[in-house]
Amino acid sequence: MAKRFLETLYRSYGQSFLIDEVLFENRTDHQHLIIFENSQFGRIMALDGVVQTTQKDEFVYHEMLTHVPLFAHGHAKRVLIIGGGDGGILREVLRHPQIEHVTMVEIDSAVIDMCVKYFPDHSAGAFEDPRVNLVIADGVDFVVNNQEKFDVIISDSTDPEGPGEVLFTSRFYLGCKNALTDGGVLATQNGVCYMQPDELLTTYNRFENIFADRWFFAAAVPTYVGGVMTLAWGTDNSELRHLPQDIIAQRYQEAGFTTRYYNPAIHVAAFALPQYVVNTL
Ligand code: AG3
Repeated sequence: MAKRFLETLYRSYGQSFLIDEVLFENRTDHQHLIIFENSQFGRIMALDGVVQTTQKDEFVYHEMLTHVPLFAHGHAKRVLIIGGGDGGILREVLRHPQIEHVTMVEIDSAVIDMCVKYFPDHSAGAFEDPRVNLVIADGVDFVVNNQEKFDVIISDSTDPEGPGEVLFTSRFYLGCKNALTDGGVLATQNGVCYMQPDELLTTYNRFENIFADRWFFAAAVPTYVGGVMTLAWGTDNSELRHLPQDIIAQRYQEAGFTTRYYNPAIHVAAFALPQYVVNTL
């Protein structure tokens, strides 16, 4: 029988993919890594049994987690990425012409190496960009000890189990806050709200007393199954989330690049959350 990959994120439910070919499978120093080929989504990368990225739908997540905070901020020059080993966020950040510096902190160099090899379009040469400082380290240690400031911090992590767990702690969020310039924005991967409601509430509670404005913005990523993914938003500048669409549209036009999921209308709409979510916050 044909081999399938069954995602093990949830105990009683999970998506499964037909594996056309396993391209790489190994235990890295930090987690189990598999890269395989599937006819619907192209190449797929999973860590510890959970789908992280696919060739076909990666644009949704990488565009939204990058362009919503960057266009809302409006003049970010320095960006910090935590995680993001496949390079998709880095690629999108570097498309913003005003970006002068990006530090990316990834704990698992094997993820970077294997994604450069098997997902070359994710990073699209971004690791060679002179604006990039790549650090192989624990993201929490980095933000807690670092002395530099960043205008936007993007946490592109796994779910809060295994190596990604520390990236959902108050210690991490506080470290990020201290590493942000005044009015800077933190945006984080925060799970699929219908499937992972605890994650939503825990992050919301942990952002209290750290950020004056805490909220989420939604993105519908086909392979993060179970409804929309809710990306967390924290900043002391409460205006950024409410900027009118024409201001975002002007910034988007000035940046001069095109996108496939993100646009100014989606940007504004992404902050509208379903009522069952609003009720839990
Ligand atoms: N990191 C987010 C994966 C989340 C999967 N979780 C889930 N389906 N609830 C992806 C890394 C892409 N650069």
